[in-house]
Amino acid sequence: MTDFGIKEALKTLGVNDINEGTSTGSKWFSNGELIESYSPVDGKLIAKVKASTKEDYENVMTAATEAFKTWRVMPAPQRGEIVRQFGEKLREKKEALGKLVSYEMGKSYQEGLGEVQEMIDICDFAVGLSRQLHGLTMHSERPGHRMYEQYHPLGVVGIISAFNFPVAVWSWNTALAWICGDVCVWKPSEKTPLCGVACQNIITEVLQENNLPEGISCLVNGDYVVGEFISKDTRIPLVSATGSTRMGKIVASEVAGRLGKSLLELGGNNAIIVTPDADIKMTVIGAVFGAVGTAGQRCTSTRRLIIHDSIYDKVKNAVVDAYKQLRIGNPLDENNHVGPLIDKDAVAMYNKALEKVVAEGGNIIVEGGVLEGEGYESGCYVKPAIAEAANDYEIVQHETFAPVLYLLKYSGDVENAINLQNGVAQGLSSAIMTNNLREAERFLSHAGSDCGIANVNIGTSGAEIGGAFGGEKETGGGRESGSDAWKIYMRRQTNTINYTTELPLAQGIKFDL
Ligand code: UN1
Repeated sequence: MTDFGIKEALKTLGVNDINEGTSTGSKWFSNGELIESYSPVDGKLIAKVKASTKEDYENVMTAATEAFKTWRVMPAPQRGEIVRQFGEKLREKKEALGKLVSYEMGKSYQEGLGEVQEMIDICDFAVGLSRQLHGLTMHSERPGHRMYEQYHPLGVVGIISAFNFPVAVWSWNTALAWICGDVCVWKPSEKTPLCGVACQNIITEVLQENNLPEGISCLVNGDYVVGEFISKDTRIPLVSATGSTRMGKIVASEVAGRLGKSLLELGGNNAIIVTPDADIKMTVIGAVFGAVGTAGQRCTSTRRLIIHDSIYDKVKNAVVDAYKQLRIGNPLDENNHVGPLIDKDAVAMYNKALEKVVAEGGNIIVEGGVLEGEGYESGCYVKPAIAEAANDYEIVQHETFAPVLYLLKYSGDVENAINLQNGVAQGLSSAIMTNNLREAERFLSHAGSDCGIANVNIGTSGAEIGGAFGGEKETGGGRESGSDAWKIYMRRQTNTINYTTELPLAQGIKFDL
């Protein structure tokens, strides 16, 4: 049986049977327990990674803090040049890294490549940005005074990322943080530690080739205990965390408790509104990719379809028909659309969601189930399912990280659909399918979607890096990637300069000595 070039990819990426999981740039060392990384694709052990102990973490922090002193004074465009070189290396290793992402995480190879493409894109974006870290100039109210603002590097940025985008989310943070003059300490998900090792190998090559200090990019590995080292560390002014709302609440309160900044990218419960003026063909592609892409494990995955009653049956039948075409299997085989879930715990949650929706009165119209037999030995392959449900079901209110799509019906005005769409605790991504300008604009208006992302005639997933990425409410409020998301990685300083021989006070206050 072909291994789809996995062995070769691991070699290219410098991933061994047993890897150190702690690194300060060029130096690898770890003294913790072994984390075993099993592939959800075939259930096989890929390799082991040593976790980081508290002592390892302290060594990392020493290296990071030291590296920051050099990095922060390097001109931003020169830091951009380093990120440019990193982007070049990613281009060279795109296939290998895309394969590892697919094999360790389970998303399709195409999506693995797409993820690496997001890394390349954010590098390009960051390179341009490295000459555009602009502040404003203000007119002083005092004569002979000048006032302006500068953005300075923050320091060590902690990054805690999730299994579902095991490489891209790191790069959204690091590419920006690096050009901003920060150094990074990354804890990847313990479910995808090899992706972390591979990325760290790539950036280490760049740092070494440029004689740059260790510690600009650091890696630590482990579970929530290592995450806590980061969130509780007063030497880390910003913690960027991606994952569940439950995890985000813990990180947020730990970081807030020491008045640090956090950038949170948490759960979504994303809906597509389908109005009577929707293009049905586009709706089906957007909805099906949104619901089953990455096996429903994107935070932007489509969880709810809110369909107008006048076209409900038509849309339902078209989506159900499309589900019949789906091929589930090894994600490295490009004939398949849907790969496995990350692990058996995820399968259990998927099963529970299907049980729950039935118990709450839902009607399953595309049966789910766990696949068995040849090719499905890992036990992580499930059938994408669809249930007719109501928005107020507890399970519909909840983000299940699996390919379960809920169909909801609305009648009358688009406002009713918007109310349903907004009627959940999360606020990440949303979409409307319509050719009606009035409906589209109402959806985008102040009284429209309450999400961080609102799309017209595009599904909920697959955001480009150029826009700010993130969401409101329980999604956590953070923004990563494009637009002016870079500002969170810097500290703003307001400077007022007096070039006279007088010292007038602001607000006209008199203070004569
Ligand atoms: C995530 O699921 O954590 O919009 C990020 C998308 C991707 C990013 C998703 N560009 O689907």
